[in-house]
Amino acid sequence: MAHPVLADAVRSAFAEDVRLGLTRVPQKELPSKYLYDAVGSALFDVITVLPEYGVTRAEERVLIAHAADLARLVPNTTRVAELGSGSGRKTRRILEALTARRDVTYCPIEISPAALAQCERALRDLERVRVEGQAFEYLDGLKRVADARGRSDERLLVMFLGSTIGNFRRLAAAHFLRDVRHLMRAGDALLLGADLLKPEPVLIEAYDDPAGVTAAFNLNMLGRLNRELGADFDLRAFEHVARFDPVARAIEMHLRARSDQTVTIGAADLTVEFRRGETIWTEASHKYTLDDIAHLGDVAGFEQLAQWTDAEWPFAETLFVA
Ligand code: AVJ
Repeated sequence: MAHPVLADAVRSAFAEDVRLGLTRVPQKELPSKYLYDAVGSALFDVITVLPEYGVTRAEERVLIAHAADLARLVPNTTRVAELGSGSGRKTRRILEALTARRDVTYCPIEISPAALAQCERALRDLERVRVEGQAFEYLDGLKRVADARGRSDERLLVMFLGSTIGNFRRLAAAHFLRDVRHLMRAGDALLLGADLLKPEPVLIEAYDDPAGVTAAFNLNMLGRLNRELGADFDLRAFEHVARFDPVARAIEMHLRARSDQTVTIGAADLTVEFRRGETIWTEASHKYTLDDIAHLGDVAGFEQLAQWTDAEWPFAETLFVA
């Protein structure tokens, strides 16, 4: 983060979120967005190539098969906003299909400047694409991108890929998409990637892989608290747990204390007691049915234009229009 005042604000928001989360009763929690520092993002990239985690490859197959169909359905798109910058691999497919018709401005919205820079590098060679990264929270960034159109009749395509929607609780997901809809104009489109419900054992393997990459990804959250907030977590004193909540239809990741212990988090001005077996909840990944997706679009004020699914690993890419 280049700007020191901004960096301080971001750090104290982080400290405040940690303070609120770790003092929560009865369930301690840490927001899943903090899983993605440089180490966490690199570990997530490894997760996407694990045989047990089919989500990312399923979405890429769908986009390879249907990017041209998508481009045909939104032929006037001149501006693409992506919520989260991803690795650029999936985005490339879509941008290539769209630019077969016209030049586009691609605006990844991503709070991490490092991830933005990486995304810009990954897509630099696309000749008919202008990349304008936005280092903001999703809705702030989207507002800027949408407003940048002024009075012109530019058509916007918003992309929310990778089943990141799954990290929201059901009601919050609907509210979020409704907020997104309100920043769009009639005729703009939304492409939403959502992982579909599948048998519990398959989900457990995907979120607790035998090589332990997801465990490292989860434990790194504590490492990040040590590095950035002066905490003294002993990472070996916690273990990764993935469990399925059949009511929420969500896989949850937790970090379970292996023993009674006390941890201090300097920058959050906080000392926390853990009982052996107690957990910190770090992420929920909600799984969707096709009916859930239809309902979600409805509630948020969208009309469903098309939907493509992967047969090998159930995953749905849905195109909505505002
Ligand atoms: C990037 C949020 C879609 O929930 O499946 C992968 C993150 N967590 N393994 C997901 C994740 C554990 C992933 N998302």
